[in-house]
Amino acid sequence: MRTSAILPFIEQLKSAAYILIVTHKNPDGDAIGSSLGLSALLKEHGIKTCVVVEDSLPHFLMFLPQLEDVVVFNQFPSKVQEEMNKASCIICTDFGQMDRCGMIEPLIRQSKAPRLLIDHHPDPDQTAFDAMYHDVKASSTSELVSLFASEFFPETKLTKEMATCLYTGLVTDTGCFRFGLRTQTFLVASQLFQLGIDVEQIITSVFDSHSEQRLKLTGFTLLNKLVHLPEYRTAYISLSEEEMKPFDPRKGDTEGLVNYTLSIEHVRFGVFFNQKPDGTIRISFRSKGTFQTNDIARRFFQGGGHRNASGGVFSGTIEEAIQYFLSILPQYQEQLISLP
Ligand SMILES: [Mn+2]
Repeated sequence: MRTSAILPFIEQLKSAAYILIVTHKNPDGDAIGSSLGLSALLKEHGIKTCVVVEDSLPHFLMFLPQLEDVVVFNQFPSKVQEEMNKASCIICTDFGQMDRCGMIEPLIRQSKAPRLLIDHHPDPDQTAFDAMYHDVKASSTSELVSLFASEFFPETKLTKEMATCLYTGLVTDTGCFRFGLRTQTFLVASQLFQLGIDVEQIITSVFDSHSEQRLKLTGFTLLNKLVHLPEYRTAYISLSEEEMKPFDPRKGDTEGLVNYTLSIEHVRFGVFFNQKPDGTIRISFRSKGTFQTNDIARRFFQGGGHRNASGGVFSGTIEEAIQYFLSILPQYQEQLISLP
């Protein structure tokens, strides 16, 4: 845990009149869950708050309580600017590089309000924040917000609404308690559970509220687009714009597809090449065990992320991206073969 300059910042925070919380673009359950949970905590303490994000929330997060706290930049840019002007502190959640908050970045940089980072991604940009509550070992930013609450706001009562938001972040980033776990994750989960949250509703909303078309797109991809390379213990899938069209995909419909690659026995490295509407190729990497996907993302695909989950980009065709990837893979063969 790195908690640089945190104590003086907490003093400032507690006496702040208005706090702005910013999370990353393309927000997931942890980004929104941790931000809304934090917002609820600060409000309970008597501080006015607002959560801002560049683009709209995926539909499966619409069940979350306190959604009225969120202002989407793409819909209300001047409202976000207004909130920014009012803020006496800014808290950035679930990202460590400023460009992750998209078009909100210049507004943050212009603001004179001090910035706190609460995050679990590797290598945060230390120059961008005045204080940090940061731990790469945490399962999620939501876990960190829970720990932050007990450490610095022990007298503030946690509510069921707060717990619902934070538990949503926890199950999102751990894939329902499958990876990135540590003892604190379960301690936090049990604290949240005690507050009477409806776990079944959370799981159903986050994981089982997809469209029929999405399921069919998954079926198409696995049947036609999955390539297994046993000699590298690797499997990859790819989807072009053209291939996705018949399934009329909604935002987030390819989310989680990459994880199927790791469900093949012995596979330790899974990759998903996805062509975006603007033509760029987004690449998602997943691994099991100690294999560092973020190293490949950083070195070859202008990206980064966690050890077992990272991403990058490629400019060119999807076939070129795959060929480039296949030319790199032999460098990692020995390492992949020797994984348990
Ligand atoms: Mn996260």
